[in-house]
Amino acid sequence: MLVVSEEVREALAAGRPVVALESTIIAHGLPRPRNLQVALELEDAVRQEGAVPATIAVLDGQPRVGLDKEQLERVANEDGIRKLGHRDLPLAVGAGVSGATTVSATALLAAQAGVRVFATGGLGGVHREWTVTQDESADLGLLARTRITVVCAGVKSILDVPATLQRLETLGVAVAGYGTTHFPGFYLSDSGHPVDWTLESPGEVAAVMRAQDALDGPESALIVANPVPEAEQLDPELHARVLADALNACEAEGVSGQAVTPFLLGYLVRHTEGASLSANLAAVRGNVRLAGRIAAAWAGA
Ligand code: PSU
Ligand code: MN
Repeated sequence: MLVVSEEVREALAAGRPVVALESTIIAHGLPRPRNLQVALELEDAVRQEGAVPATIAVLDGQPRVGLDKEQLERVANEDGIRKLGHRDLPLAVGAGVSGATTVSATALLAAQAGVRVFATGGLGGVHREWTVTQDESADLGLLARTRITVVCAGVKSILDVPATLQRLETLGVAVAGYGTTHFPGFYLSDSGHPVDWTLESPGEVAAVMRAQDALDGPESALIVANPVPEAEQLDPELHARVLADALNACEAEGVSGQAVTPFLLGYLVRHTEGASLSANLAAVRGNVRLAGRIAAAWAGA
């Protein structure tokens, strides 16, 4: 069912490092035409670290691990590309449609293909109006039962960050800061919330991954929370102000369900003159590079 590209298949068979990349950020998280440039740039960054990129999406009902340039172009530019969480995968396959995969769908397909390391921007999580909307990203539940290492800049700051950290604890998902004692804040280097564990090198991350397997507990993920460099973060004051406006606009316009995250991210881009976009890209770039180095350490290169 899963179509794994030849390059990714060969790398996996030879035990060479591979990094999975999600496609929702390309199709629904970034504006055109910048999104295609970014998709190509991220794949390049993985290669510079000596790993093979495996961008994941569903095209014409086929889940694919590893896209060629033409397929990346479709994800970036085609109208009607759906947003697919893991629950949407059988629906998209059954209907024969195309869609970009969120963290949950990407992690599931990557793990099935045998890719252990995955890089993204920020995870989904518990939304601020959770007591009313019950909106918690399917990312969290899926990561509780999928053996994968996700390198991210924390969870999106549009969320309720402490509630999300609590849910990750309840669900039994391992979380470590990379070179930091604080959980990163996606656009911001520091969310203000501490983490219990800090890892300092790709080798240390790989050792934790080996320990996860050796301990043979529930097949859960490892979250490596890698902060955006302080020089590249969004100005915290601007962030707080525009985010408050974005949350109000979201409520006033009655946006709900899958549309909430793209709406909020888009609002921030438009109302920060692109500064949130720069910070988002800086975060993703750093994560992709680190994921390449972790994949190399994991492969024993
Ligand atoms: N990180 C980004 N941009 C994004 C996302 C993450 O920098 O667009 C996407 C991811 O695919 C994540 C999804 O899984 O948003 C979460 O959406 P929801 O809150 O609807 O689960
Ligand atoms: Mn949601």
